Amino acid sequence: VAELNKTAAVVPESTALVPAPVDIANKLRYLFGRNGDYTVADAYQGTSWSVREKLIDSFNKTHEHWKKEDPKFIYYLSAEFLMGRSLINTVYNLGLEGEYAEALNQLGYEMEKVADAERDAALGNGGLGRLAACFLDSMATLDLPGWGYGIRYKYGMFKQALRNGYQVELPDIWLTKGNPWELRRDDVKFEVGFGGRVERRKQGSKEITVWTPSEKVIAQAYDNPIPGFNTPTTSNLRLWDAVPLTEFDLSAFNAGDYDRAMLERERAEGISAVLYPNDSTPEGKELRLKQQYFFVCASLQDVLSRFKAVHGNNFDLLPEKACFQLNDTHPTIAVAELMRLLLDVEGLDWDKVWTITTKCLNYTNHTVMPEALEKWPVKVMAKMLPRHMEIIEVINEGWTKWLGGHLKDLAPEERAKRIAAMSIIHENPWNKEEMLVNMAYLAVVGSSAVNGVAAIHSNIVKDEILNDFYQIFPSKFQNKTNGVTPRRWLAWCNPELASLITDTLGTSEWINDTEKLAGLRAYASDKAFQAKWAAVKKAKKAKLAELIKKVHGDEVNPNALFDIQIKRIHEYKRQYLNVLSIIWRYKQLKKMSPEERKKAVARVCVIGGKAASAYDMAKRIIRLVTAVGDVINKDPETKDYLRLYFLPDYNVSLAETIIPAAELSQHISTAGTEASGTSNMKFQMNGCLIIGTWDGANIEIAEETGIDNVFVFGVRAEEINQLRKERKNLKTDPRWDELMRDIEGGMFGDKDYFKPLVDSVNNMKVGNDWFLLANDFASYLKAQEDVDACYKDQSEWLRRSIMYTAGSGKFSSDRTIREYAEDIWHVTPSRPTA
Ligand code: F58
Repeated sequence: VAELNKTAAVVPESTALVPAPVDIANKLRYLFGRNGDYTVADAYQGTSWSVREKLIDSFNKTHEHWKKEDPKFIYYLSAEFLMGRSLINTVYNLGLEGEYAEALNQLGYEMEKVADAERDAALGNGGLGRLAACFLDSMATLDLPGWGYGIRYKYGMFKQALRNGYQVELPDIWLTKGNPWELRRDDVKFEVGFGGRVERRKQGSKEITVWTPSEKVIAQAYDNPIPGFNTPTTSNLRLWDAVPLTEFDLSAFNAGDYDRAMLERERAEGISAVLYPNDSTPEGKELRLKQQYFFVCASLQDVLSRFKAVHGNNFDLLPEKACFQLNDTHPTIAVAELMRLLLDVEGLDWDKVWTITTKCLNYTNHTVMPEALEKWPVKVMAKMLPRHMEIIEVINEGWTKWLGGHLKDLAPEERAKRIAAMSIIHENPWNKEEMLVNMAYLAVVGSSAVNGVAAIHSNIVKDEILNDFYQIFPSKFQNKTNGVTPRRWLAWCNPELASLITDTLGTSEWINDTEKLAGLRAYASDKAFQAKWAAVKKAKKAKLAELIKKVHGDEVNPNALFDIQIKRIHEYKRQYLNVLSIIWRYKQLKKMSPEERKKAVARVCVIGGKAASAYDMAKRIIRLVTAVGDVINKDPETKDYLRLYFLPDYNVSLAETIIPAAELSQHISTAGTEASGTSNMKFQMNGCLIIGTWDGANIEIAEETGIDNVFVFGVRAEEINQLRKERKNLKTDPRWDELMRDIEGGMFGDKDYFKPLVDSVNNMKVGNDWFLLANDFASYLKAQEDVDACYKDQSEWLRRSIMYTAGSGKFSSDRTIREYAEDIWHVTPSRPTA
């Protein structure tokens, strides 16, 4: 060891002294065998492998520092991390943008174009996964000792293409060209078992439990360094890849059984092969549970092994050194796994282990939809994770017994009812034969804190979804309103606006302290400032117009209002309502004289988002968007005034182009259905006005921006239940009826294909308009008229736009993370010296 340390001390610090252009050329020469004549893709490779070394220097220093200080760590357990691209973010967060932009210039490239050659790391579906990525950025920026833990999916979120206007899904092959942003840790791997049997054995006077899995795989660690901004801290996202225990079964191969020789590899690799492309509703497939257990088991073993290296078996100290945030219920098996590791592997006793476990874990809920709460059949769990199933049964026995005592004052029947309703293991209401493990209940019982992701949502969690639990543990329940990183979502994706803000405020400190953006309010009505503000928006709109041209081949009017709705396609998000209002607008334009049309506000409407592959209705909505676009965009009478484009393959990097260009964005979910939304915050930061319902974080955004500056419409969450009961009595708006007839009558072709869509919002038919589109239709159209009127007054529009950015301070994920750190994690900053 002494010898090794000596050598370490003389190793020079990476490439610090090699000028960047030389370093880039060196990387291309020695890693890729290229000598001059680089393509843009080469330039990306050379640059990122060069930047990687600076990142790793910073990462190692942070690691050393935290190892020495031994602070309490937060581990963010998440099945999804939607990271997007890394080059720009890394270069800017590390403060290397000048150096690398200059280097690339010398080599004849432009940073922006080079950065465009990177593929997104799309290891997530949508909001939940992107939130995890923003949180990592903020944790590092705030110097909070913390790591993310997840799965290194070989195939991330599918690529979406359009074929004749219909969605087709293509595999996301993102790793083939190597990944400069990860570091394989060949010394960090753990065994993960599945299936098999559980036995009691005598060990001296003690009875021990031994689980012998029938299947084992290795979890191989890959570290993804996460640079903080304006700090020497670089933290870590550790992702696990599943590999077979034995590289290759040679004996089977030699015996001529080639298939068997390959089988183990396939089975193992299958675990981390693909991200389930479902949002909102979980996929009840066994492989999904396997994925969940796989990454939780490896992560907990990893944390415990580091803990033991420092603190030995003093596990009472664990809650002071480690806490875990469960990002939704996907990692909830951690409750049983931490119990198992401490009970069976470390030999501690139940009560102690239960205390430690519940002190270490916390749970975030991200959804209000009851069908989205994960439940696993007891049968499936008992077969795949027999020991965990036992542990969950014991937890549930203890829990229901405790509940019985706690509710002793209730009448016996009422008490029994309440206990049954809160039991972690319960009957499947749709199939009495089947018993289910309710993962949300397990998470609540096994955690110290439970939080929702926006004020309204946390109230719905307390008052509806988990009300029984709230009544018993009121102090467990908290709100942590989501946030987004102002680095990626304002400073780096909109550098033009960022410099204007910095010049105006006289400081760039707002990038770390977004409350400072409030200083812009003083300029909101200043005509000269408005003109500069407008010029930035115009430049960003031109970029988006270029993209539309590239994808659809059409030129769009750069002076039109750019109206955007980008998010996963879902009935509750109501893209359909948006399309209906676009059709209505089209029909109005058609009726106007050419003179009248000239007075109308021109709009370019953009819709983007993926439909889960099995979500039939969502796919029909996409087709409706493209079909309506096909008609509108070609109509010579109206095409100067209205366009509708579906932008395929919406992902993080596309969002980085679209959001800065948006003037109006739509967040129009049925009140009470969108837990928070986070793109609303990104649009707000970029000075984009919002048309939205009184839902999720829209409410808090409106409060911060000034409610009069937001186009709010629709019924309130409190009214929903009643309205749903009464929806058969709803007298629909005549304009609504007309639009239904148009679609049904084939105005956009594909009559039969659109029929189920029409039916789904017919209050007398199958779909029954569960998401109340018809109820909100008239007030939505009214809000759209208000949008037009406001846009005609450009000075008022710009004033509002500035007020949005000025009011966005609250929605930095730095604020969110500070709240988690103070109220839930009790983790404090620890910064390495530069
Ligand atoms: C989202 N949930 C919420 N789930 O819908 C959104 O309102 C919120 O802003 C965001 O979380 C962050 O809190 C979400 O994205 C999923 O994608 C899950 C993926 C796995 C299956 C179940 C849904």
